[in-house]
Amino acid sequence: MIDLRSDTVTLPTQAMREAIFHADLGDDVFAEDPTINRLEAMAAERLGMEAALLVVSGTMGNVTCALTHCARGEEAILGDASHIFLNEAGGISALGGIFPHTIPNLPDGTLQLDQIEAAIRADNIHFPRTRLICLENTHNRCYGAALTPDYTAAVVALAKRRGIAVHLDGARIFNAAVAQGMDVRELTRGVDSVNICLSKGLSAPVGSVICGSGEFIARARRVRKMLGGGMRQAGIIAAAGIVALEGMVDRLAEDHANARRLAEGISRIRGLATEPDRVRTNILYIDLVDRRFTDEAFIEHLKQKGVLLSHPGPARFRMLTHHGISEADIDTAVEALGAVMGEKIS
Ligand code: TLP
Repeated sequence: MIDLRSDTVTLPTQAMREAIFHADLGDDVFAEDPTINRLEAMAAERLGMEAALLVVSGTMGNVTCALTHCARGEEAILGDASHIFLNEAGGISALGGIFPHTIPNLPDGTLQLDQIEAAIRADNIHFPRTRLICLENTHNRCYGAALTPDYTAAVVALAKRRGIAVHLDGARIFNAAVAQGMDVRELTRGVDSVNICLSKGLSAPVGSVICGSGEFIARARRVRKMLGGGMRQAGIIAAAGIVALEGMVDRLAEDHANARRLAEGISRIRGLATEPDRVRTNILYIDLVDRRFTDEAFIEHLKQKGVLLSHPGPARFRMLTHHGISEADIDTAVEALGAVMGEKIS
């Protein structure tokens, strides 16, 4: 199967399996797992933050940060296409009583600065207090768009001026850094917290790391415990995470080139629409313009030909490239799509 549903399907590499086997372990609730301590120090250094904390998943990372920033009844400003708003089971509200205030994401993944400004509440007993602005880089729903350092700095400046924190959902922040040819610190400078995922393009089996100031991470550690995320000998997870950070970042460029090749191939198939020029990282969307098939039939036909994709909305599908997908797989997938749409691809 050529599995393009997500980069979460990546399997641990041989080096990760060996690192897991040999990992030094301890009880992390006592902060005594040497492998976790090493991963957390490495992640903090890499992202230019003071401290870091290993969590189970990207979802746990985002909710842990939100609950650390905001008290019940306080408000977070976030994009209407953000993963936190769309895909995290309403956790910030359900678990933290945080009031989500959405504003539109532009196609490039940004939130307009004047709309952020307008969304911030005045000090008035009728209103919730605005505590947090959430950004997402790269932006999952916006074709994997990468936010720039200038844009991030502008949001940070606005937030500082208004006394509000900035959280960055950086599940794929290394994709953003590699795509723009820059150190990842350029993209995290000034934010109050960042959440990175080890288990997406970086191919580790489990885990995310949140980073912030020492004081923030100390408070987040209590929230993680409350959420049931105190993981004991989780150095077996951290060991793979260390390999991910050390060895799997630069190769993301291959995934980006493959995503572009995939989009270009698909753009030649009648009945499907995609936007190759928007593809900068490893995510693309296709629209089924020719309505000969139902969405389910389209997915099933492709599956018969050995290709899997995900289905985020009516007549809309998502494909991600990753470590398990070669350039030859891309060409096979394009052929399969062409065959399903009844065309020969030259
Ligand atoms: N995204 C998954 C699905 O939930 C949609 C995927 O296949 O892309 N932030 C962003 C930007 C994400 O894309 C995801 C996962 C998360 C957070 C949550 O990470 P996990 O799945 O580890 O909880």
